[in-house]
Amino acid sequence: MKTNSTQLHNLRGFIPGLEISEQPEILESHGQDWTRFRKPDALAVAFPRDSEQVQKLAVYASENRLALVPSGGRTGLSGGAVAASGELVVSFDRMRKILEFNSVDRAVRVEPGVVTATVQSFAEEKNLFYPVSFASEGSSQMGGNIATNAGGIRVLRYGLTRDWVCGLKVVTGSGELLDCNRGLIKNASGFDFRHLFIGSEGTLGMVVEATLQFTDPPLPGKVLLLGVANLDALMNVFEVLRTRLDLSAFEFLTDLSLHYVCKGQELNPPLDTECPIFVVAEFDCPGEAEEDRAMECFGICLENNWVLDGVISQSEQQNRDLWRYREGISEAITHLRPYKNDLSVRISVVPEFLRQMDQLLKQLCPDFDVLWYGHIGDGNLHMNIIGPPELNAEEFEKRSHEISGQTYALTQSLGGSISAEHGIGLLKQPWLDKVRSPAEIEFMRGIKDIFDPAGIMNPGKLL
Ligand code: 2HG
Ligand code: ZN
Repeated sequence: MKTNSTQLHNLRGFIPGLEISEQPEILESHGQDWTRFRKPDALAVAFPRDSEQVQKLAVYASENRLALVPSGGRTGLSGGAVAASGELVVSFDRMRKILEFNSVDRAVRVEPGVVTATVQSFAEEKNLFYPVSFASEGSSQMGGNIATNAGGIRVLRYGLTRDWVCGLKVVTGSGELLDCNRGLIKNASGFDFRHLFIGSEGTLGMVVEATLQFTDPPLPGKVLLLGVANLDALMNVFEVLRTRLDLSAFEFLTDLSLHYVCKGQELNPPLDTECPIFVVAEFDCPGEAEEDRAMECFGICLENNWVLDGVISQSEQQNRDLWRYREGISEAITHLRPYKNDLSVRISVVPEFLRQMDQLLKQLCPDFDVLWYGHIGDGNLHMNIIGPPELNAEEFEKRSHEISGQTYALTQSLGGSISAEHGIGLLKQPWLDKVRSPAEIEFMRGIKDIFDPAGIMNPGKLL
């Protein structure tokens, strides 16, 4: 058996010039993501500079049965980029170039380490728009977004990362370089491996380059923050807004989530009226006609007692201020080490799901604070559980797992998913069979065997 130092010595010989770090602070920072639930224990962190080095890494790793953990901006919330069992982390921090922009194709070719916000600003410079947007866009990297098929707040209008990747170069676990779809819009020539790799959480191979599609910039938008009377009213408000306005986002948070975000981000409550649920919605508003329509919607919702109070932004700054009530929640509660769940059901099922969850949680954990917020316009609900301060971490995790088991059984019975946008990773892996059938899981394993026959790619995650 090879010792760690022989492995690294041999690897250095196999790929001369490959930067490899064994510094404790790098092992600590690059051996984990935002989940913080397992202690990182990486063998080392490799920083390849190009796809050739990545290819050689995969070849070496599969010949020597060395487990690899691909690592991007490490903002994941399911433990997909955690190296807790002596794996070699493959960081894309040295592959951050924007390689080529084509204005006719309206597409950009990037390396996997490019940060999401950089892609967004680059699109803006070209008077175009990259629409996938979420709270961690300032540090998440494109390779990681692709590996998890990241969603965020504008899925309602623009879809997921998957919808904006028109070309994808990947290195498989066996070291093959595949150039998938080459930026084409139409390509009816058989299996589209691009879509297998998107959302595969680094279990099949590593993204080494992506071609991303840009679109027209949106019209100027305004933000509505509404206090909603109850769950059924929430769906009525969605219906009214969606049919009369050009909505680009429709998000919700409960009063408890609002309490925590105001406390954590030092914000004043947005409305004077106490309400059980709040909506943050954005819509295209290039002129007075659209604003009048929004006021009309507000009137209808008030008349029907669906909405109890509300505010509409009057400037770009106010847009940002109102978004903080929703986008600031996750950051505001991080220090409380919440147990996270990322659930989805069909939009129409949301009220029934939340009602049944409420009953369940009353029985299971009346002593916990359960925060609900999320992307209600696409059926994606984030449930964050915060335990009482006197409960120790181990006991909290145990009880959270029990809650997860029952939550997922309910989610399954209503046809939903146990991971809407954060991935399965390490954290949700024990419950994969709650959303995928035995046959599906068997086929997934078969597919993994084809691309990663030595089983070196992110072992223990997803499957
Ligand atoms: C969000 O929508 C992120 O804010 C994080 O997906 C969700 O904190 C969470 O559970
Ligand atoms: Zn989210």
